[in-house]
Amino acid sequence: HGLDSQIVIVGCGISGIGAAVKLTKHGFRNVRILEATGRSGGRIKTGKMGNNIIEIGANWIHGPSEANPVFCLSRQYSLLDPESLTPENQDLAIGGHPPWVPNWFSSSGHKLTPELMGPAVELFAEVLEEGGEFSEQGGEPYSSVGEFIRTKVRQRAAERWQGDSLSCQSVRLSLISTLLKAECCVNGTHTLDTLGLGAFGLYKTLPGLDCTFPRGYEGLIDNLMKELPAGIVSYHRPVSCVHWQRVVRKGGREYPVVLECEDGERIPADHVILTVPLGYLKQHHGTLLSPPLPLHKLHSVQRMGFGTNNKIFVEFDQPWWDDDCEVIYLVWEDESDLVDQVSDVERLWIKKLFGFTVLKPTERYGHVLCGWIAGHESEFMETLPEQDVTHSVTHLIRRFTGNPTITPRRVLRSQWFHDPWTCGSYTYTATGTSLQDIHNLAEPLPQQGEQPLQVLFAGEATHPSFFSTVHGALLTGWREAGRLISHYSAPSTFQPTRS
Ligand code: 6YU
Repeated sequence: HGLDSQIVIVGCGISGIGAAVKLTKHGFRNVRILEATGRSGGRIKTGKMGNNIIEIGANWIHGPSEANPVFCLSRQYSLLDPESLTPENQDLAIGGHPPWVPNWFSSSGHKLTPELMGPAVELFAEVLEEGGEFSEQGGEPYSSVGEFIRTKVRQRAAERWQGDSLSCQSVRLSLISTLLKAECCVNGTHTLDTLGLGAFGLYKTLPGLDCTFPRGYEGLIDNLMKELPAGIVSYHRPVSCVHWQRVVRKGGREYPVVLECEDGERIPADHVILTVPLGYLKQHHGTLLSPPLPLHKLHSVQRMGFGTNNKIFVEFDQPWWDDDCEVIYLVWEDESDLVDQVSDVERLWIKKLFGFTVLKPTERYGHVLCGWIAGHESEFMETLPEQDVTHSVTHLIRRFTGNPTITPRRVLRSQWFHDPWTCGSYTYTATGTSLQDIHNLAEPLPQQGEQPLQVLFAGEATHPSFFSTVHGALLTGWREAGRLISHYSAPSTFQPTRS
């Protein structure tokens, strides 16, 4: 039945949409998407603060260059600024860390100088890069990325900065604590102590200077949705259980899978592509699949990390940072002991916010900062009333600038951990994980037998080198669509296709 087979995609994020576009373009006639919420895009979510557009979820195209399918599609749809398209931008190899112009402020209300901070920035970058080199060597001499960085930083700081004053050494080490917290945000983990050293190098960066969408990331989703036949997405349709290895009869045909929806509807299928986030799968695997996941897959779901990274947008009447500033780091002078978590989450959660990125250009956004906070502190922040968050952020900025009159015009935060269909932000490679875990997540069920490929797995968590990104997610949707296309093009089941 090839092109007539019933294919149901669970989740209308970029991976689900990508799979649907590829399958329908190939000629599959019975493709449906079931989405729990009332919208498409999942973790790509553009919102508004006043007249400004803001990204609640994904922010940048990481590595916008020819090998990045998100860049190529966005260029094709004319969604990018001209400077993002230049060869110079595409050629820049930044290794995942854009060379943003920084400002540093200290907890005693002073601006810190580049002369003072420069050596700490360099040392951190050097050690972080070395941290990515272990997977190829096959050894893991430290228990985590956090332990590796702290050990190396302490050794080298003691050697290199011994001629400098104690207060200078101390504030540099405090900055390293801030940079550890920033790295928690990048990786979406509570602490770098749970980030595996051996697997750290699995994540690959593409060339290109990270860029944003001037009219919002959701423009990409809108354009992709236009490539789909009308009406193939059912919204507000959470799937509660995927029953596989069944024999279900409907309309004179037999199907191996039936999807049970929360509203009670039962939908038969030949193939299901599951794109639910890893955070959701961690919480619901016990009920979402029947029979349950085979143990090797389940163990990989449990071992892989899925953490929280949230944004706190803050708008001001006037900037308190330099004109050319692109990122603001907050340095707590009592944190020279290289810490990336607080001792008392409820009282001290705000210390986890490493700083802000500046929304540019000013003509477009006005004076808006995006604060970043990861981990359990971020999950606690989500539970607070908005006024409490505003109060804490205002107090924080007054303290670090030494200006007791600064008052934000508006504050708005994301709440990804409490989003019931995401349960966090994105995937990281936790201690004890390896490439095999990602392969296990991506492995279809069953792989062989009379009715293979009943349940296929896509979504950012299933990409071996681009997990945690939009381009990784899109590629996995295409991969699983391709798996079904090859399955039906194989000699034994060959079906003529239109393409
Ligand atoms: C990127 C970036 N970015 C910030 C923040 C977040 C993420 N990412 P989806 O969740 O989209 O879709 C699943 C759907 O399923 C969804 O619609 C659900 O409602 C639905 N669903 C769930 N359960 C269901 C059920 N039972 N029934 C039916 N439907 C159901 N990526 O490229 N650039 O700047 C950021 C960022 C705050 C939260 C990001 C970024 C991650 C992407 O957003 C994400 O990967 C994809 O959108 C996921 O698409 P999907 O289809 O898989 O799932 C060195 C080194 C280190 C390693 N990491 C470094 C990389 C940095 C990562 N950066 C991220 C940073 C930011 C700031």
